Amino acid sequence: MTEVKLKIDGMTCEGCVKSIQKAFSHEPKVEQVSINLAEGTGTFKTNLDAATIIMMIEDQGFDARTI
Ligand code: 9UX
Repeated sequence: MTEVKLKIDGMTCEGCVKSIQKAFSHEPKVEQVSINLAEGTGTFKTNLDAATIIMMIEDQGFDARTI
């Protein structure tokens, strides 16, 4: 497991946070998701690479990039 930290743009309420968390809830290669709404960041404890995490976030309608 490594820690992937991303800047996530477009989150405006707790519902946005939930939709991102839900996208990872059935992904066993993502062990922990920590989203900071105020900061617009997300930290993922995962075996997936950053590009895959970014794609999964962008599928939910947000922009993400490595910090
Ligand atoms: Mo809140 Mo996010 O109503 O797309 S869920 S803004």
